[in-house]
Amino acid sequence: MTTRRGLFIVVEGCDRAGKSTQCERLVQRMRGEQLGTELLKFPDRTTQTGQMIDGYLKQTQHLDDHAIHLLFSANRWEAIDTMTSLLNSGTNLVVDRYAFSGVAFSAAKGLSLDWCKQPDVGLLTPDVVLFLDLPIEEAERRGGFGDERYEKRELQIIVRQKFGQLMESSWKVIDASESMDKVHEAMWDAIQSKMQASTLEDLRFDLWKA
Ligand code: NYM
Ligand code: MG
Repeated sequence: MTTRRGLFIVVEGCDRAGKSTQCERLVQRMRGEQLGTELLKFPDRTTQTGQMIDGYLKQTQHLDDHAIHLLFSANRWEAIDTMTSLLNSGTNLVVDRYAFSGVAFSAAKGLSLDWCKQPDVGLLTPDVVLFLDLPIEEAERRGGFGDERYEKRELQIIVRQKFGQLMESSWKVIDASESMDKVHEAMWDAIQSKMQASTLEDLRFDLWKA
């Protein structure tokens, strides 16, 4: 008997939607069910590209919009071997942001959606995308945005619209204005059918190949 490959779950949304907290909770629950699971996050600020991205986000470094876009994409590509081997060895991955954030944030600054997609074409396609949706007013009620670049009301409104343009019918949209428990249960429910499937198709490296 061969081990079933891991499930590749992506969690997306605007800033303040509660992604990081919910990702951790999801991972704990999966581990509690004896499902080997790892949490990854993009940008991964620990690598060399990640350190440049971190400087850009903290506004200590200026970069051209195209250049930073490509760095975010490179930051994903450099993780692809690790992700592939984890999944193939049966480990589930919960990934906090992915290429959808990459496109939504850069396109919100005015770059074309189509141009923004290109560097991530051929990246590993997730099995499930959970979109934590939060109205901007609710994000502000929750203490507002932080000090990093992009954490501004005007930009976040456009980012949310860009996510709307990227959204596919397979995405599970979760109302992130609900309580933490309800959001967690909704995420848990949304992954059940894939988690219980006895077989999964082979990994697909066909993101946006259409
Ligand atoms: N972000 C994240 C991008 O602009 N492009 C990307 O490809 C990714 C993965 O980085 N405001 C933005 C979205 C966030 C910021 O993410 C940092 P986080 O999850 O807050 O560390
Ligand atoms: Mg943030």
